[in-house]
Amino acid sequence: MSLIAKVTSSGPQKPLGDVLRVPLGIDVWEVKPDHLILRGTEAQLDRLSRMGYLVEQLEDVARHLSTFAAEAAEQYHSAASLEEELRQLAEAKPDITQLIEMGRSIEGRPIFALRIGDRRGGVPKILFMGCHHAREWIAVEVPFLLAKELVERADEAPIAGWLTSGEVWVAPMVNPDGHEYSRAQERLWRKNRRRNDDGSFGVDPNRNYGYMWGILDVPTSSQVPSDETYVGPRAFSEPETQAVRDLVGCERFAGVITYHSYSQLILYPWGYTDKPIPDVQHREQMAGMAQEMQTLIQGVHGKIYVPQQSSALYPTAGDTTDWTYGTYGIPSFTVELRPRTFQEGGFILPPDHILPTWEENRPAAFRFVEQLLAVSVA
Ligand code: 0X9
Ligand code: ZN
Repeated sequence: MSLIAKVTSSGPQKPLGDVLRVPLGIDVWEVKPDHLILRGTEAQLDRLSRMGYLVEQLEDVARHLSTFAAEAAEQYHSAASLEEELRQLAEAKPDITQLIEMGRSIEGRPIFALRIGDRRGGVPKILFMGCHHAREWIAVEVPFLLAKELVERADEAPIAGWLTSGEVWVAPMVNPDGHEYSRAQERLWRKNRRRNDDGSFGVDPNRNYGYMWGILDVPTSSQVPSDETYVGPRAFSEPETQAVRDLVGCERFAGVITYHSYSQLILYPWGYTDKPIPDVQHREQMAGMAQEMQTLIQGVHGKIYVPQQSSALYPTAGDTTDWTYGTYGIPSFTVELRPRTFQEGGFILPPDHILPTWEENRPAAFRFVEQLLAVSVA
């Protein structure tokens, strides 16, 4: 049985950061300066206690999940309902949309991107993605609602102008197999559904990209197949990340935002090292954009999304934005959506937060589009 626990330091000799270096196979949910929230077995948590950390059991997983009403699932998209609604959007405005199958998952599910914009060719393009991680259901809804709004209000300013001068691509569910598994079998499933050589399941799609892939072996970016952050046997070993690689390689986007949950953060590269990106102009541009996004988000419902370098959360090698920035030099952000804490639900975000989470992210997403189209056109 797995448990959710809060871990704090017992003193200066036991820095909290060291917990993230112990190869225990724990699932790291939340990293704050004064505590961690982890999911682990009793044995794993006992081991941390014996190492001298203060471990407070918050809830067992079954109890945590019982707070999740079954009807809530209906208010989030399944792979099938997403496909249907993307098709409807594409059919409603065939002149400015195209539904593209970027690739297929391990279990053969199509991975879709909706291209939105006048078909002009040679214009700048921006990519929004969602749901690399199966259990992060809100990370499907925000990019989907972005696509819906762009299509439905395509004739209104300022959207009409953007769709003339550029294209917005939206891929709301990069990991459909994992997502379906999270809906039907195991709500807290994170990875894809690859069967690994040791018989365990799943590669973490957000560790499988080909920039600095596999250079770390830590609990937050692991070489152990059964771990939640397993990097996979080689870079781009997974059809889900291959689909993104091929789309990005082909379309040459001017910028990328990938949505995750939870913690309310705006993360920019690097994730693989604490060193800042060496190009000062890029660094200032991304830090400035993240700061502006924070202000825009906070202005809607008062929620604070903290901007920071990805590695300040925890180190990862092979994540999406290290690859898009490292390979293409384009502004790249990971936005960790609501809620802020485990106490507020963690991955189990009540469906009445879907709309406000989209509403608060709308001006930041719009600003990203506006800025990048302006920069690229100039
Ligand atoms: O671990 C991840 O892939 C992301 N967090 S999540 O809780 N959604 O799983 C964060 C990725 C950003 N990169 C780094 N923190 N290095
Ligand atoms: Zn995630």
